[in-house]
Amino acid sequence: MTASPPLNVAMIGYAFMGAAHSQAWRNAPRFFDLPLTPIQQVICGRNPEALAAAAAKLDWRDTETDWRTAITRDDVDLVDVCTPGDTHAEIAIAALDAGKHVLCEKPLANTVAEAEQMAAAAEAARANGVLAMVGFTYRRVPAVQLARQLIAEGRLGTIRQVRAQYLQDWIADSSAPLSWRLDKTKAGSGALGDIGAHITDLIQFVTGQAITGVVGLTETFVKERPVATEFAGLAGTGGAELGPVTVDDAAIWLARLAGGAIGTFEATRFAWGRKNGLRFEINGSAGSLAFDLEDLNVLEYFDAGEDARTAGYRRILVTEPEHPFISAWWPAGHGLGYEHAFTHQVVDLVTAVSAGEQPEPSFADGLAVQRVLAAVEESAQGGSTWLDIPTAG
Ligand code: SOE
Repeated sequence: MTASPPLNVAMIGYAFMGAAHSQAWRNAPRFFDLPLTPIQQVICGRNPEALAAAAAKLDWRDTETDWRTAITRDDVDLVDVCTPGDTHAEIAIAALDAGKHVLCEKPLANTVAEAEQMAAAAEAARANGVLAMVGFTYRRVPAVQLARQLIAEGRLGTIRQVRAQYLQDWIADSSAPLSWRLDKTKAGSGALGDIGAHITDLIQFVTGQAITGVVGLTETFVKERPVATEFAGLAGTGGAELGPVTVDDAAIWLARLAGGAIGTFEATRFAWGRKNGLRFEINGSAGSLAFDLEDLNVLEYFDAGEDARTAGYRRILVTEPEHPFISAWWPAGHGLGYEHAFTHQVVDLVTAVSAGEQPEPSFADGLAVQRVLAAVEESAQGGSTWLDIPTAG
């Protein structure tokens, strides 16, 4: 079989997300028939030694220490932005202006103003056939896609209530060191933007309904932490020097959805024992659905129309060829993990780019999430009063 035409990728950043994205770029054409073949052309970072090591480990052909050079190279078609949030707007807009397609990690930006500029740049670029996508990767977990399908088919009836949680514990220990994720200038916000962004996007995606209003509450439990002497992924060591935590440790909000449902949301990195507990439960007039990322091959479904004597939550193993994305992987029943959703994201992005179609989630979707996050923060700071979300556009 001959390979499809190349899609040359430049990736900016090479830490946790850079590694996850590299694996996806590498695996997507190995498991899926793609209309374009991603080429890991160039990886970009500031430290030449660390960059060379990352390029070798993550399988990139070339390196650049200046992102401006990387994004304007003739041998680059698409720029993958895997840097902290404070640089997303500048890099993504410059890449779009240079005529490159863009995949940008979540949250889209650190502020609504930046996200608005990015969405406007993406809209303008689209007129020239240049496309942009934001990496809300969990949309591509097969069980999440199945949840959306079942809701769209009306299997839950009218959605009445949603409850969504994203629970982690990697900074529950107050001696865990400061990293960029705890610095407002770099991350924009704390649990709210880092993981609250995911549940905001997922609930809007799965239900097909926009969040139209929120009342929020945020808290920073540990106000100072040891400054990190080394840090990789989500762990590191701290020295004697202390520095301020400038973001929320936990965020809780109530929400109204466009279709009349109400919701509760919780994002925290202080839930000891919960490692990557992204959960949602959705109650409709005809049934319920429940999902937990810590058990990501399963979707629970309750059909209220069943005989009451035998009705109960059905544990669906989303591991069958009939389920989204599964047939490209292992034989039925063998299951997928965290990293597969990144590969599915590449598959859908490459397919959309090849067809000249808008990949989803778009920068406009990223802006919609940003507006919710900003309203939660504003509500929390203003004493937790209800605030309207302006509609996108
Ligand atoms: C850390 O909280 C983190 O890596 C997030 O930044 C990711 O978006 C999430 O997928 C897993 O947790």
